[in-house]
Amino acid sequence: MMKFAWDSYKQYAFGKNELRPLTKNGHIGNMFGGLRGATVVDALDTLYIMELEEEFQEAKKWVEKSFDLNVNGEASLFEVNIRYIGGLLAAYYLTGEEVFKSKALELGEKLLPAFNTPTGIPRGVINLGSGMSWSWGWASAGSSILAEFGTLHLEFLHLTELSGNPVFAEKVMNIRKVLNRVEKPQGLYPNFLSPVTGNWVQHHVSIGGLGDSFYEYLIKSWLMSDKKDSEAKKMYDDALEAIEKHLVRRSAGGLTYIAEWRGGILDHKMGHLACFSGGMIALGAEHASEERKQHYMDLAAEITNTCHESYARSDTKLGPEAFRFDTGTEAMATRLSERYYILRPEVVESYMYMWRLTHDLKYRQWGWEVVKALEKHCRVEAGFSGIRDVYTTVPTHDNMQQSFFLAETLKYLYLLFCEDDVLSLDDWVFNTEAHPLLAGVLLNVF
Ligand code: DMJ
Repeated sequence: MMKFAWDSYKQYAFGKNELRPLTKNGHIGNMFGGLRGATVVDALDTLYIMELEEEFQEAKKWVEKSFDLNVNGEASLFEVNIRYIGGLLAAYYLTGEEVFKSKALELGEKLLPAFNTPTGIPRGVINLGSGMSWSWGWASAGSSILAEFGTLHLEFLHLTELSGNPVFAEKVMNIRKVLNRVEKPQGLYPNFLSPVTGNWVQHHVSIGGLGDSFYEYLIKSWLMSDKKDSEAKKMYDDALEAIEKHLVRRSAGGLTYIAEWRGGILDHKMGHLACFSGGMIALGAEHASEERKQHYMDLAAEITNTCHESYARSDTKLGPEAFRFDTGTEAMATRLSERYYILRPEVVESYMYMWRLTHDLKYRQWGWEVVKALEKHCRVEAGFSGIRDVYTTVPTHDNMQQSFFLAETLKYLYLLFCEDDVLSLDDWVFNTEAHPLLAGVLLNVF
């Protein structure tokens, strides 16, 4: 599958950001500020670990010869960080090739002006040429997004480690300071924060979109630091406790889910994005106190099971973008606009962690169901495509092979069927785009 996805991208869209597999051309989009080759950089480490040697060399050559960082355009700070910086750092740690390290550091420098705000909380959008930055037009009152400014920590500590320049670590440690200072309603972290005042702008809390990877980076920061960053561990433990108390619910049919919270009112909906949390909670459970360990493993297994149900209850055996628990039907999308599947990884990500941490064979069986469904419904003549409705077996394709399909979905599926020592969880921490970063090497930082 990886070879087919890569070969198709190479044939029709090489150097563009994504492949459009129906029209057989490339897509550039407006997320990466003029940067190109998102699929190349996102795919590097997956090609490498799958021992697709020739394909890896093609990708590496593109980075050496054609990856131009002198661009002018509006980029998402978050997306550039998780896909490009994360992808380059992982490629560097896996291969030791200097080109990946130097590109990561050069790009990291270009992101720094986004932090020039009164609080040091970065804005979401940055022009990589001029350094001008601003907030997303859709984010209320010029706010910055928790999942965006809260998902820089791992990569930025590695940039400091590799460059010897403390500035990257200082920027993300300051974000943490602002978050620790601000009062948290019921111990929860709302999704929108003003980079000017450092206060919350709205009380919407979600472990899915807009919040998700902030929580992931707390527990992973602690693991990455060789368990020295106890502040991150405490923030994670406290946040999870508040989430469990205020957001985790059980449906009438016995499914555990994580709702969204709007100023105290629960929206009984779970996004596909929130399904990464089964894996995260299992990873955290490994390191919880003896009496909490089993409790969190059970919670992780229940959430993963609910996410599996969202797949199992569809006609394609792929899950919708969001599913609800408030209308009699459970774990199914109830709105037309939430029925699509864009090759997202979060459900197989949780299968991979659950498999590695429990060795319960059902996770491999569930992963295999996904492989079969992807082959049946998403494979087209020139690559893999998302589908617009998981509840029909004559799906309409969305004509997009997302770069995270190669970075994450296929990598997690591969790891689910590998021996545990391939990218062992003891040695590697995956960034939120599934790029493995070496743990325990942050000697300049800690
Ligand atoms: C990826 O880019 C990352 O996993 C991110 O954290 C959330 N969304 C996509 C995939 O769904």
